[in-house]
Amino acid sequence: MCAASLYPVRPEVVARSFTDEAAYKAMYQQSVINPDGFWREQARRLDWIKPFTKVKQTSFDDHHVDIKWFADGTLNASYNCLDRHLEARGEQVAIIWEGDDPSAQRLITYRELHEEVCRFANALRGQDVHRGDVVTIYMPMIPEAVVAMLACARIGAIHSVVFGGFSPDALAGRIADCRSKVVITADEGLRGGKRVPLKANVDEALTNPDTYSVNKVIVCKRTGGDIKWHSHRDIWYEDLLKVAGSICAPKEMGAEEPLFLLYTSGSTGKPKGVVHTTGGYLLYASLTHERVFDYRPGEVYWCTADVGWVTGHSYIVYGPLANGATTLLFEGIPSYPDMTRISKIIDKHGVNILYTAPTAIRAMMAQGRAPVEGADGSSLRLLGSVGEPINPEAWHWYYENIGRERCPIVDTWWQTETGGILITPLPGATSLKPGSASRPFFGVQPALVDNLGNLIEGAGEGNLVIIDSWPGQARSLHGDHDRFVDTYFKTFKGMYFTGDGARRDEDGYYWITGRVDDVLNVSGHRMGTAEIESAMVAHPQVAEAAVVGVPHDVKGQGIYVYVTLNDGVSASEALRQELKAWIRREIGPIATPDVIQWAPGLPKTRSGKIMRRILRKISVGEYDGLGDISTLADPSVVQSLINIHRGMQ
Ligand code: 6R9
Repeated sequence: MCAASLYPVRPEVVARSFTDEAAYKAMYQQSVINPDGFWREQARRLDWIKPFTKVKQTSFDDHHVDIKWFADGTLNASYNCLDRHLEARGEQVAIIWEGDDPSAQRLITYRELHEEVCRFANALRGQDVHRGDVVTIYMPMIPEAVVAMLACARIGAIHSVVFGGFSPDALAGRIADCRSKVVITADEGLRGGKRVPLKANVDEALTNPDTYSVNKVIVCKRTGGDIKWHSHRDIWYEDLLKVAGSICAPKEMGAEEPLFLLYTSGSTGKPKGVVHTTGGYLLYASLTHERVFDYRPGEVYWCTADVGWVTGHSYIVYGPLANGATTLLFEGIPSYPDMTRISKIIDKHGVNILYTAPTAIRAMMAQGRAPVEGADGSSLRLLGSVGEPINPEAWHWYYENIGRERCPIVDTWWQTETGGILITPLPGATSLKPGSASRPFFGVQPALVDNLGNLIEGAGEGNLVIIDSWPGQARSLHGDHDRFVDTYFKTFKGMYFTGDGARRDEDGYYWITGRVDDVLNVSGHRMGTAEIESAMVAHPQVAEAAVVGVPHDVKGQGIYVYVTLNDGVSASEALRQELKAWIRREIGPIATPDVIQWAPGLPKTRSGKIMRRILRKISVGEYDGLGDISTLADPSVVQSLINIHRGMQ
């Protein structure tokens, strides 16, 4: 590692940080040598109703995977995010809402948020939602989305937030899997000046007979646009609030009772409902938010994720609010009205901490300095990155242009299943290497193993596993604990397998190299290749499809689809466009293929397994070094795919 790419911690950053290098080392040691003692102490940051006596009770044994933290303690997440702050900071702004239209904004104090959550919690109870029931939230980035999440938490209902960019079909699948009783949505969303037909999507999803469990749809008025109304089922959010009482005692929840489900893509077609529970998750979100971002009271913190993803759950809602922070909620997109939007929001609201994704950084970088031209940016003190590996070029652009060579960048590696950040620099403790997520957070024991599961010592590269539990870890997959065990604990026995590959350098820094399974990362969003393939073959003219990721300047990875058409169907540009539109409709715009290549046949082994390795090479024009293709059922398909690819260039 050359010296030029090492950024030592600046003295002024050490001075204001919670954790310096010595503190990191000491706390990390303690956290792994004596996890019970360490987490017992840390858990004091939450308000418990009944204190726990047990701390860590976890087993990664693949015959008996069982993860429990603080199991006999009780608490309420919404109480921890709201009520306990009222005395000291009831009038402090909890949520700064910045609308899609730059002139739209709202400031909501902790007292106001608390009151609305209590009212809406009562309203949900009035709709017969109770402890353990699942509520699907399909909303734009408006404060009511946060209210809905916390209102569920208040009464012990389990929320399942579905990203507003998902299609009716994707929504229906997620509703059917968890059998939610109620869906909370808005008439329409607004993103980049365009309306998103959320209520119409819900209506369409609910025509699927598998969504029979839903008996109420609560609709928040965002745009006032025209929507269809089903009076036996639909209710206005605003009407419910008007009549609901403002006092709602928080339900006493066991630490291991579920707080939420969040569906994420895996390497098979069916999305996984990741289960997070109350105590360990909230503690982990809160502690990581404070330490990784060095959050101090009064600061303005902005995470640009959508609440439909785990980053929005942990670092827009639960972590910041548990810490009494001011969290900024942005409805729009970084490119609207133009690429200066992020800088403008930073200056307008005096943002101190910005947490965003490499894809957004690369989109700005593509315009040189223009996105920061005329901006002040002096409020910023810390930058964060999440969702995919950040390439050093983007890191430097971020550091120089947004951070003005003053703000450390925390490159945070984690997953939906991990609940919170696992590998990250701590601003006062860790020298930065652009492109490296660096070192583990307290209590986290990463390791690298080869494909046979042998531990790799020292510097090296391999599969990234975590060898023991941490409080924020997912406990199961909804309704399918066997799949949970199979997916995460069977590949390498006794260890949690992340699905990522990584390199560890001589300083012990981790460099995430990307997924080693059939999962793509498109603009920081996880997409299973199987999910796209099964949507594609659902088209009446498609016989077969195979999806691979290809390098993409802005999105990190683009989606490249090989399509075999049914006999007698002829390939045309019109059909290609139709198939792209089909995927948008089936899954959502984020899954839109970048390239569709016609394939008379796919390279398959004799046992029928598609050899994606070959498809990956052809899609980037690497026709040499395809390796041994003699095991293919029909090796001649390779040459025809190469010819077609050549013809497309
Ligand atoms: C939080 C989140 C998880 C996958 C993960 C990895 C990739 C996330 C990263 C990163 C390199 C980082 N990933 N952060 N890769 N550096 N800082 O994104 O959750 O949507 O579940 O995605 O994203 O491949 O396995 P999720």
